[in-house]
Amino acid sequence: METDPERFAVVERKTNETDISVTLRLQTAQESETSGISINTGIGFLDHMYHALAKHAKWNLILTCTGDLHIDDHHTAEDTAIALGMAFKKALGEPRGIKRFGYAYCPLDEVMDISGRSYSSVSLGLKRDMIGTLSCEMIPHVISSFATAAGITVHVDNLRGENDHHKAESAFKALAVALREAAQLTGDNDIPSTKGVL
Ligand SMILES: [Mn+2]
Repeated sequence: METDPERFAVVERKTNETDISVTLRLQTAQESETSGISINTGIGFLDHMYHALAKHAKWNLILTCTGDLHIDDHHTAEDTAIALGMAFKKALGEPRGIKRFGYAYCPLDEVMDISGRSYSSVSLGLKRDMIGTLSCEMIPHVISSFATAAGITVHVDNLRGENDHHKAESAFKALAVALREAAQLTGDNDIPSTKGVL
């Protein structure tokens, strides 16, 4: 797999439950700012979380989903996370010349590793059933689905907080900052692993 200097990916994912289009461009070394975030999943709070993720990861992201929301929010939330994870993996290409590791307190504790191994541990301690039209149980599931599809290791622990909207939002912001750091270009062409492959 070649490293795409544009760090750009398009993913179209269509099933009987969801029809998703993702266009993602990661920040490149040359640009100091990104622009262009447009999210429409049909679930307002999920749009809000993906918007926070894209904004703080410095992504250009266009994500649209037409899902079976007449059933519930599950398929739309899970499948958009999978498609976004696939797009992140594709946009990174061969993970050459990246920092690989990232962490952030925003103010949640976040640790991540672009390891090629999918693993996630998400502990947010959300108390409500729903935030808007998104089930709280789907919030850790979205982060896990993204990590699995992207082939990365993610730990998110909520250390403090009372308000579920804020706790969820800081989880996505912390994930964003950690992703941005891990995907950051180092200026060399090295694969950051003693194995020589990720
Ligand atoms: Mn908010």
